[in-house]
Amino acid sequence: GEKTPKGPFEATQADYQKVYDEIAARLANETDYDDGSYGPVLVRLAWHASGTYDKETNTGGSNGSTMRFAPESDHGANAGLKLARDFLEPVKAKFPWITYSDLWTLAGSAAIQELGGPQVPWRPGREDKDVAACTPDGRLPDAAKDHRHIRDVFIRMGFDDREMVALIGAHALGRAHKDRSGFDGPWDFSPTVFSNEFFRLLVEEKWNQRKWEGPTQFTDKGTSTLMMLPTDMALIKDKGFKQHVERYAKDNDAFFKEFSDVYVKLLELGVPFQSKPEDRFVFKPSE
Ligand code: CCH
Repeated sequence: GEKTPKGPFEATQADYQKVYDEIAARLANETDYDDGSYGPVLVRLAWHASGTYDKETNTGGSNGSTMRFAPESDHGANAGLKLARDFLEPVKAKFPWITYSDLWTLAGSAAIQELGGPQVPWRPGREDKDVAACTPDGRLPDAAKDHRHIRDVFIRMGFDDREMVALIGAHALGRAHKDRSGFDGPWDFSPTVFSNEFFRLLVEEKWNQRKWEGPTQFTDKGTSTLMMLPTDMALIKDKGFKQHVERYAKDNDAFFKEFSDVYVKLLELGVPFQSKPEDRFVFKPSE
C-alpha cells in the first residue's frame, strides 16, 4: 500500500501534491462564500503569516504559524483570517504530518495557481512554534497610511519598491469587508481571478473619495462599485512606485513573473531551510 509520512521530513513532493489537490478540491467545492471562492482569503492568510518578518531581529515570518494563538490572532490586521484557518482544518486533519506553517503557505501558493495566476514554486521546511513566538502588533501595513508607511513596513521585511508594488497587485483578488477592516468592496470586477486588473484600473479609472461614514477610501467614477485603499492610491502618487504600476498595467506577463518571484520570497522570509531554492516544487494545478 501507500506510505504515509510520519513527519514533514519523510514527506515527498508527491505527498505535498496530495495536500495541494485537497486544497484545490475544497476551493472547487466550497463556493458558498464571498464572491464564490476562499482563494483570496487564503492568499491573505499566507501573506499575514509571512509579513510579520523583521530582517533586523530575524523574528516573525511564516515559520511558526503563531497566528494560531492570541494575541496575534486578535491583531486588528488579522480580523477575518480565522475563516481561512478554519477552511484548512479538514486538510490538516487529513494530512496531520504537515506543519501549519507549511500548510498555510502551501495554501497561498495553491490559491494563486487555482485562481488563474502564475506558478508559485514552494518548498517545505517550516516548523510550528508556540505562543511565545507571537509577534508584536503593528508589523503589518495600515491601509489608512501613505507611501512612507508602505516603505517602512516592506523595507523591514527586505523588499524594494518594485517588489512592494508587485506584491500589492494581489489586490486584484478578493474584497474588503466592513466587519473586518472597516473598508468595503472589491478592487476589480473579477475578484476570484488573478490578473493585472488592479494596476490597469488604478491607472485608467478616475478615483474619487467615497462619500460615506466609513474610513477614507476611493471609488471609481465609472461604476461606483469598486474601491481603492489610501495605500493603494499611494502607489500612483509616489513616482518610485508609479513606474511599476504603469509597467504592470501594460504587461500582464511581467506582472505574473515578478509577482511569483516576490510572493515566493515573502513566503520564505526567515525560514531556516535545509533545502536549496532549486529544490522547490511546482505543483500541478487542478484541471
Ligand atoms: Fe491586502 N488588504 N494589503 N495585500 N489583501 C486587504 C485585503 C486583501 C493592505 C490592506 C488590506 C497586500 C498588501 C496590503 C490581500 C493580499 C495582499 C484588506 C481588506 C485590507 C485593509 C481586509 C478585509 O476587510 O477583509 C495593505 C495596507 C497592504 C500594503 O500596503 C499584500 C502584499 C497581499 C498579498 C501578496 C488579499 C488577497 C485581500 C482580499 C482578502 C479577502 O478576504 O478577500
